[in-house]
Formats: sequence, structure tokens, C-alpha cells
Amino acid sequence: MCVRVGQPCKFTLIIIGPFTQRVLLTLEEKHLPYDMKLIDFANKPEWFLKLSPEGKVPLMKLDEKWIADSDVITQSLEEKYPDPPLGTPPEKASVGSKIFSTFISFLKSKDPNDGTEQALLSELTSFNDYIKENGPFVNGKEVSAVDLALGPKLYHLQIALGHYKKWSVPDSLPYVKSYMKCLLEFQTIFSMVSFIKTRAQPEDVIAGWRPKVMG
Ligand SMILES: N[C@@H](CCC(=O)N[C@@H](CS)C(=O)NCC(=O)O)C(=O)O
Repeated sequence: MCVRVGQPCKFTLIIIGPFTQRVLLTLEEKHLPYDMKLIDFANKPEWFLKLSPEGKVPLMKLDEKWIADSDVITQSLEEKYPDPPLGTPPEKASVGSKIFSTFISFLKSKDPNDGTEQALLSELTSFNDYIKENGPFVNGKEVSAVDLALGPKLYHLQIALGHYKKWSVPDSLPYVKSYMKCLLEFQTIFSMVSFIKTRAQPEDVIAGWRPKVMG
């Protein structure tokens, strides 16, 4: 499994992006052993670019074959290792799917009146209403693939918007806030042992988003 690494000064950053964490969570929840190769994004190695021409992580070797893209990787893992099942019913597979792109637009925005905050709030409001009716997870009582994809994105949203915009999910969206709580007595994606084990450090999340904010 390939993971991004960078060396801004004398420290090494291991930036577990949301797509990579999604794959790590799937491996953890399926109790599959794995090891990680760290990729210096400032100096991507030849062997890596040969396998991933777009230079993107995650990239994973499964059955002697390298596969790219978290959608393809998690689907392949589900097919090869169906137990425990993590699939989300197709009609629920797109729940929350626009949250990440609206978060990035808001994060990059320099104009407070350009509607990007409103667009994010509108996606979060739909998610809030969905979880209120169907929660605590997207597919009800049990965690499934959509939560493993969405949880890491919400984690990055929380840290990056908190740091760069001093913004947090408003109290008017209590079901989104509960979904993102990390309290051990609470059954949430953020409090799962696998999530805590695979999440990036907040300072690395902040450093990882800096080029997008400054860009
Ligand atoms: N659709 C891909 C997206 C993967 C992706 O965008 N990865 C980012 C890191 S989170 C990346 O490797 N970007 C290349 C770069 O920044 O040079 C997936 O689901 O795996």
C-alpha cells in the first residue's frame, strides 16, 4: 500500500489522505494484514510513476497485481474478502458524495460571498437530514463502505476548515456533529479503533492542505 510522505524541513510528514485512509480502514475492518510503502511526493520514484502514471496514492498490490484508485481497491477487497461484508446498498452509495468537493471549494475560496460556504452547508444539511432518519451510520446500525469513505473526508474537513477558516459544523446540524464525534461510549466512525489507528495527525492534515489554501 503506498502512502504519501514529504520532508518540509527536518521532520518527515506522513500524510494519510482521505482516499488512503479509506483503504486502510477497509483493510483494518476486514482484519487483513498489510504493509505500507512511503512515497516522497516531492520526488516521486520511477517505479511508483510506472505503476501509477497519474502519480496518485493509494496504490495497492493485491495478488501480485498493482491497483490504483480507492473505489477500485475497496471493491476488489470486498470481492476477494467478503467477510465481514462492508458493502453499502447501491441506492445509498452516493449519500454525502458532494461534501468533499464543496469542502475543497470553500477551503480554497478567498471571497466570503462567493457561495462556497453555502454550497457546503447545503450538502451537510442534506446529510444531517439523512442521518437523522436513517443513522447512526449511512446504512443504519452497521458501518459500511460509504462511512469508511466519508469519515476520512469529514475528518480532513473538520481539521482543515477549523485551522484555515476558523470554521466548524454549526450547532444547527446536530446529526452531522454526532456522526463526527469521537467519544468512546458513542458508536461513531471517528471513535472506531480502526479510525483512530489509521487517521493522520492533525498537524499533518494542516500541512497537507496548505498548498491548496495558498495556491
Ligand atoms: N480517485 C482517487 C483519488 C486519489 C487522490 O486524489 N490522491 C491524492 C492524495 S489524497 C494524490 O495522490 N494526489 C497526487 C498529487 O498530489 O501529486 C482515489 O479514490 O484513489
